[in-house]
Amino acid sequence: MSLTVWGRLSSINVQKVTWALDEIALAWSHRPAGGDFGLLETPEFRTLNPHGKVPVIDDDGAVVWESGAILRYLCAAYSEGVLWPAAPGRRAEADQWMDWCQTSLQPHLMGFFWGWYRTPAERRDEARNAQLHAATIEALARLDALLAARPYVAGDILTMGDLPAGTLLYRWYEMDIPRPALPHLEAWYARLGARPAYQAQVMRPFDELKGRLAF
Ligand SMILES: N[C@@H](CCC(=O)N[C@@H](CS)C(=O)NCC(=O)O)C(=O)O
Repeated sequence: MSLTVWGRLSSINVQKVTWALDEIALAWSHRPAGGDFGLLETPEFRTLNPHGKVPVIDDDGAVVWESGAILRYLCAAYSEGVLWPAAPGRRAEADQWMDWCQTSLQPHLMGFFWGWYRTPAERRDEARNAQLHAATIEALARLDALLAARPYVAGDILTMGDLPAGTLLYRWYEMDIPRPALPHLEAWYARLGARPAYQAQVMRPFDELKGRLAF
């Protein structure tokens, strides 16, 4: 049995996957790819992912790309009843917040991260950044409201539903920016931050990305 992950460990989409792997306690090997590591344009990599993006996994011949699809694959294959809720209704709750993160929260939060943190100060579009900052707060307030009633996104335990948004929060809370108090979100973030797998894979310094627009 061998499971390989291609990607930069500083990439948010890669971190969702490596966090999941460590939560499940699966052994995995890492192939650096993307950013300064290159590799994404090579024919070998394109046979794994025709889109030339990371993360990609190869689990004993099962090749999967797209972070959300990888999370669902890993949780279904190796974490039935834990990260992959057994009850379809509960699983749908986790699923819907994963899709919401990919289509609503992430474009705003990571749009702001790119427009503000990764863009040199003199090149920032401050009006656009203000819009993205406000849209991120509006999205996070929805998550805060959900977490007022439950400790994790799909109920009492950590599931795959927590992984995408939880990964993004480290960037949000580490940037030197104004943030409104969202107490339930902050309590959830503290719960995630107490997990060794989150500390190991998500709480990685990212200062090398400041003012750097290149991958
Ligand atoms: N929707 C894709 C996005 C994949 C993506 O854009 N990956 C970025 C890293 S976060 C990438 O491969 N960028 C090129 C690079 O790192 O060189 C996913 O969730 O996996």
